[in-house]
Amino acid sequence: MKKILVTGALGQIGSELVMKMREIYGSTNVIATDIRETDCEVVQSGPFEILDVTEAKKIGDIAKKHNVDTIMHLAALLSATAEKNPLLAWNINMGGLVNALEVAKELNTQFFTPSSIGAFGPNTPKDSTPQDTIQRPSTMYGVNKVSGELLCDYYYQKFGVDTRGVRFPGLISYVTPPGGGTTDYAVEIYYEAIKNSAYTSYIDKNTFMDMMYMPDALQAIIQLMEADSTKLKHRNAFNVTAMSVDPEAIAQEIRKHIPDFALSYDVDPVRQAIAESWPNSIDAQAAKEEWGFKAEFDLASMTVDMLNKLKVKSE
Ligand code: AKB
Repeated sequence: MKKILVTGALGQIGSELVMKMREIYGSTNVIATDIRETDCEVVQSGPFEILDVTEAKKIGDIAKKHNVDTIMHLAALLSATAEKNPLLAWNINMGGLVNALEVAKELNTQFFTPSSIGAFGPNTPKDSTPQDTIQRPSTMYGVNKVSGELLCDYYYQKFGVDTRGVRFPGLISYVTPPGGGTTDYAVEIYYEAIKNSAYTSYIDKNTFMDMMYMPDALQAIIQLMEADSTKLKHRNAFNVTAMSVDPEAIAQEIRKHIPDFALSYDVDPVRQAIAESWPNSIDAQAAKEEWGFKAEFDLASMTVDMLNKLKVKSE
């Protein structure tokens, strides 16, 4: 049975990934860590430790204490927050990553960390962005993500650490809201649809970005970590996506269930510029071929599920 350490476990991905992995691998085999502790399911349902990923020794101490064989390194600042405080983003995103990789090297663990569509930049091909292409991002987050992909490749090639990763699009979930991302609008729009039948988008119309529903994102992580290592040519990191949408496309889908839903715009220049530097749609063929990636949810089925779940939550 695996013994897994998760950093950033109370974040948007972590809070759901920990619960799913505890179902699969057993509660005591998934050690959740985060810089803060809250009174939530992740903390209550299994081992939890406070961990600041910039403290290298502490990561090693916790990994050794629990005898882990897998590290899922999720702790990071998202794109909009990183753009507001680039040096802090460098220190947390890169410092945390190299610290976690060093522990993986020392303890010979498997290693996962997410990259992002943010690893692409303004001169990357915008449509059906290939797996292997130009990556010259114009944001600190993107610089961190490209560097992270290369660093993970390096630890695999140089030290034999079994590093794996995906380039996530915007992730949509009704459980834990994201914080400080450029794609967060695509989550907020559903919350506001239920609450107020209206949403004001900080991302402009006709700005297309890739998105994926959280259950597909969790499935992708688990599938990639379980995949036969010899079949993986692109370890760090695989393009994965389920849909390419703009605010209007989501609004139209919401209106099928909430006919009076109103969408207006108050564009935030910072997040709009980030969005415009990212692809419209990415190509996930390599992930499909090398480890069988498949997204179950499209915009229509995701919208039904999001609205139903949020309605129940608000009652
Ligand atoms: C963000 O918007 O920063 C993230 C991402 C696409 O990496 N959701």
